[in-house]
Amino acid sequence: MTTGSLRLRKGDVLLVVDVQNDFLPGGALAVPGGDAVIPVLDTCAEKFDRCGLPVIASRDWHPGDHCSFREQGGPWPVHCVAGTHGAELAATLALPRGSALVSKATERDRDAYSAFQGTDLGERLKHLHCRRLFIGGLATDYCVRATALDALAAGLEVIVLEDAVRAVDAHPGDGERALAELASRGARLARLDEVHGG
Ligand code: VGL
Ligand code: ZN
Repeated sequence: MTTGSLRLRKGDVLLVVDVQNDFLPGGALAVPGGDAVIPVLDTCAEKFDRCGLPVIASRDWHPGDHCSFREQGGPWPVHCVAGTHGAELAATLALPRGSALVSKATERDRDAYSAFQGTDLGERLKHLHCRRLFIGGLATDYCVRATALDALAAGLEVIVLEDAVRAVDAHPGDGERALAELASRGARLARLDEVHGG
């Protein structure tokens, strides 16, 4: 793990991935310790907001008969059905006023782990002149991983906030492997205390 300082600057955007009730303890697809990301992301979002930098949240937003659900032959329990309590962003997630919201995997027959897939996130980031994308949220080994890989493929600098992510860890070590993979592809791993206002 490298330690250092990341001074926020123009072109930085914070992306908060899928911090939704169903991914929190007690939820339908609970990520162990998933609630621990909330205060970290709240503080980070506040730092971005103070610097006048944008914050975007994504949400998993499935139809009730989504192909990723077990009863449709998919790998997951029913989760994040559009309009339900489980699909709502965590109540204690304090996103700055004006934060954008991106819904993904909204079509029955297609799953999408990446917040870029089938959404206008790429366009939004271009419009914002984003150069560095800071990413935190759930889950490290699925949506955070896929989103960060797409961001790298789009030519963005990617900073994964390692104290603001948690993994499903269906196979022990999945989360750590995902972080190592992202680092090997050029993402920087950083902690909140390395992120400083401009
Ligand atoms: C996710 C599993 C299924 C995620 C979404 O947000 O990481 N994981 N759907
Ligand atoms: Zn899902």
